[in-house]
Amino acid sequence: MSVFEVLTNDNGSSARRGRLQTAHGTIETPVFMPVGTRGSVKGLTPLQLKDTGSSIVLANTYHMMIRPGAEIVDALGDLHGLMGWDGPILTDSGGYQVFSLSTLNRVGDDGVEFASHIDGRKIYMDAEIATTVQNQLGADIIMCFDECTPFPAKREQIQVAVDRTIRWAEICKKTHSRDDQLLFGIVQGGVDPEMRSLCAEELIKLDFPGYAIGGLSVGEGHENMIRTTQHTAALLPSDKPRYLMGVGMPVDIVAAVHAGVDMFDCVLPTRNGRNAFAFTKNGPIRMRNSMHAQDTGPIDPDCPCYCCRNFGRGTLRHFFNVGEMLGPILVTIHNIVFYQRLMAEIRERIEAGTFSYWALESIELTNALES
Ligand code: PRF
Ligand code: ZN
Repeated sequence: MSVFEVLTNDNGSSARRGRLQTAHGTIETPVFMPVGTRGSVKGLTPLQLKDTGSSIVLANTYHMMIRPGAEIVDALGDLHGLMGWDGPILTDSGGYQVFSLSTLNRVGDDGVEFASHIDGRKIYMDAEIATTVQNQLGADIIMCFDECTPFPAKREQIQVAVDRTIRWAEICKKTHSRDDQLLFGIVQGGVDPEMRSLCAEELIKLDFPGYAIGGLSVGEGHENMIRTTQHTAALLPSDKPRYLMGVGMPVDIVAAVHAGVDMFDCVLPTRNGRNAFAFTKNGPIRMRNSMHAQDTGPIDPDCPCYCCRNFGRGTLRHFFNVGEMLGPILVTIHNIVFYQRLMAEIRERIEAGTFSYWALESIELTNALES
């Protein structure tokens, strides 16, 4: 039996409505995964997180292996026990975090030596270690160890990263030892279509239960990102889930679903929430702005979230001004609910056959708002 099922294919685009089975529950796709880097979605209890309509959470291997370490996580009842979350969890492999967060000492064809961003301690990481650690952490979906090229990058540099990513994927697949975890491959290749094709082709031979598109949202801009996503998604098997890593703004998600992507994660709703930045259909609202001082109205009168049902903009502004924890917590809840309602609308529209027209219209509307 297959873990992924496409329920409806959209008529006017490559979008699909699907269902992914994991050891800790079923995920309705397209899905957005809030980020719980260190085992917690910052500021929220698992109960509050569940209430936002979130079905799956992302955690980072890089952070959990540095502190508290895979053995301690295992002893605490794996990631599910540590987090107090009995639903599906996905761990990123650490490939991307090593390159973006730590001081790299040495990158070779075998692996990466880096200094911990916490205490400078030397740590070695490779495909085998990333997989063994993820087997120990116990997430439902785990990711191959990959190399994400920066933007811009020379063709030779992209080629080296793609070759490593393919070789490392083979090692990850050989090392992976749990049949209750799904190991996804990650396609790299920068914004170079030939490199993307080569990488996708080789990973598909390894027959993973799902494929991610990595290496994007690293400064290449919306156009490059969408073009590369369209090119890459079309290369991937239609009966396997496709995951666009680290993306993105709502308009990026709509465009990527249009291109056939099923899964997303991004820190924007949570990070922006902590910075007093609220998402709405009509663009962002900055909650610290003095214009909200005496406003008793909610962030969005049409939003059913706990924040909008119980707090006005003036109260939220006050909480941010004096540094009360409730400010970041409430706007984080609102923002995740905003993202989850967007995903619910996307899923409903694919089912109803009204997605492609709506998607193009909302992408145009956003561009008009920004210009
Ligand atoms: N690789 C991995 N994780 C990621 C990325 C990647 O390329 C990205 C790309 N922005 C986000 N997270 N392993
Ligand atoms: Zn709200």
